[in-house]
Amino acid sequence: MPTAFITGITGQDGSYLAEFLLERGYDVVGMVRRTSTLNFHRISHIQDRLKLVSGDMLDQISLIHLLEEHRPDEVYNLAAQSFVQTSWGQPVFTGEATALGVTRLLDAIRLVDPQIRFYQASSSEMFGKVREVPQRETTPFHPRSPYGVAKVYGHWITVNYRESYDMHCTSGILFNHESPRRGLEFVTRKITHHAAMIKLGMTDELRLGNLDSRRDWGFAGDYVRAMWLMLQQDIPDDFVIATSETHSVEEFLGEAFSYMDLDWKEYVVQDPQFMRPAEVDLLVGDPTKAGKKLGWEPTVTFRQLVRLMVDSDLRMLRNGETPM
Ligand code: NDP
Ligand code: GDR
Repeated sequence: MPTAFITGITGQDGSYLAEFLLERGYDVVGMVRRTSTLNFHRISHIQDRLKLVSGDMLDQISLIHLLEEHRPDEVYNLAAQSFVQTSWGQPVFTGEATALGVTRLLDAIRLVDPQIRFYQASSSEMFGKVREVPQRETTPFHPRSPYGVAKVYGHWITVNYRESYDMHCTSGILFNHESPRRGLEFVTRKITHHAAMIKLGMTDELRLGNLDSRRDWGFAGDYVRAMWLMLQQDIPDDFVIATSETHSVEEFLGEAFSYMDLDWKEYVVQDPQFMRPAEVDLLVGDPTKAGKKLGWEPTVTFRQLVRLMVDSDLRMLRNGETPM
């Protein structure tokens, strides 16, 4: 029975990846950081099948001890300060968790057992002010936020440990992926949650920033499958994971609100507080390499994604459930 160690298991991707690995017979060890209030809502349905252990990306000792104790075959590093907007307000913390945290974990693996396979959650935000369209593994990086800069560091230190120590280190350059478990502050979930609230008469306003930016949005469930496929390869490598379709925030709004028979223009207010000091205008990925080498392709279309998120928010609100 292989053992997987997941950092960031309480987040969107951590919860889907844990489900996916449990289905494949893995023992799953999830690292959680100490919080004054428990935040296990995304994993509560599988909590009795997981081993949850305490550690932090800022504390290397905790990482070494956990790897020594649990001796995983695969490590998935999903932990990060992952909200781009917050990275301007907390650039140093973002660097500690999202950039240096990767080195702490990689070096803990090198010390404990360099045979462990390592997955780094890299991001399309590294492409930032894009140098080519669509973006692929060879496209140069030009990050536009402290978060993007931190992810570039995380990407290159992963490549560096692969090249320096011959370790099985892989970087998955994932484009935006969403789900009913997406944090409420990210634009897709903010839109679907508000569309559902408006439909149910619980609010009549949605305040947003830039509606023109374009993203390549896929479904998180498809993307965690790609993470696992990457670690099953004999040779570690870097892979872009994307749908190869791009849509604007305005198109996402239109799709979500029209599904509810609503006109978004009656409810949306543009608010400068949600504008970013530097924006990433256009992202669209080319997942050809992942298709050829991993046999990976997305299964959920843009329209299906929007609708499954709206449906889930409607159901949660109607049932009085706490949003995930
Ligand atoms: P989330 O923000 O939902 O989850 C982030 C996770 O990291 C949470 O479990 C959080 O714990 C944990 N974490 C944060 N800081 C620390 C720390 N100091 N020590 C330990 N754990 C910490 O992100 P997603 O699930 O959406 O994304 C997963 C990873 O993939 C992230 O690295 C993100 O940057 C990256 N990524 C995401 C994409 C996306 O579209 N979702 C696209 C490309 C990359 P807590 O619950 O306690 O806050
Ligand atoms: P992103 O996701 O920055 O792409 O990072 P987010 O959903 O936050 O923003 C997408 C785009 O929407 C615009 N926008 C708004 N965004 C938010 N959050 N709130 C608003 O009110 C709003 N109005 C407009 C933004 O300006 C932006 O252009 C996500 C994260 O998951 C990262 O961790 C990950 O690496 C990348 O995706 C790929």
